[in-house]
Amino acid sequence: MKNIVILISGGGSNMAAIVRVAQQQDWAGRHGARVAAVLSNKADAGGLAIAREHGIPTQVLDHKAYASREDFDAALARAIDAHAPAVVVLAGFMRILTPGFVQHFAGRLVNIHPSLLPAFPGLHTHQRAIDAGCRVAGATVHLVTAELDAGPILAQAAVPVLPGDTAQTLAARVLTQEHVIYPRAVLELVLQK
Ligand code: NHR
Ligand code: GAR
Repeated sequence: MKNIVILISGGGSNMAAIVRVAQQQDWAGRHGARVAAVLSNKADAGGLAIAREHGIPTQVLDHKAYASREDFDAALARAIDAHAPAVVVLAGFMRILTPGFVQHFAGRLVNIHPSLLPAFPGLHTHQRAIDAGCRVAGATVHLVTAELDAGPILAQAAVPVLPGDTAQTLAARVLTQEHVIYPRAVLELVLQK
């Protein structure tokens, strides 16, 4: 089996989209691929309950319980390695990862970022796109490198910014497109492994 490990910090709708598409498209039967585990740095991440409903093993590693980013990332890497994953998916995972961690998973670590990179790396992307007067916004799937939100682009989707948009309404429009492109991009990467 080609194992996929997904890291979340919050609602987990992108994780849920990947799990749903994997089931609908029978990734296990057709591609020998499955979501093997969902890990969160937050015990109250809503996505954990969704994963458990699907019978997917979950684990919480609270970053606040570790003395340094290096310590947290070392523990996280060990927990991930227990599943020998072909691909590791960041899905709304909100902790910046150390160069050592990124190096360990180089080429099989993927993120979805809610902007049209290279525009608006980092946080608060939707408000920044509105403030800049952008007429289009979107999301980017990219390989993770040590430099934040700067790795090779695998997929993008664009949506319009509409008059009267708030960060919330724009985020919701972008998120629906994330759910379309992320499962597809993850499968493509898995098929290369
Ligand atoms: N790590 C590396 N090395 N490279 C990337 O490209 C990464 C990464 C870790 C996460 C996701 C990213 C996004 O898509 C991501 C890409 C968190 C922050 C952040 O500032 C920035 C970008 C992303 C994720 N996090 C704060 C921190 O101190 C914490 C913020 C919080 O807890 O709310 O880690 O946007
Ligand atoms: C998504 O919009 C994702 O692109 C973004 O957070 C949301 C998570 O939603 N990621 C980041 O901002 C990473 N810093 P989800 O938990 O419902 O998938």
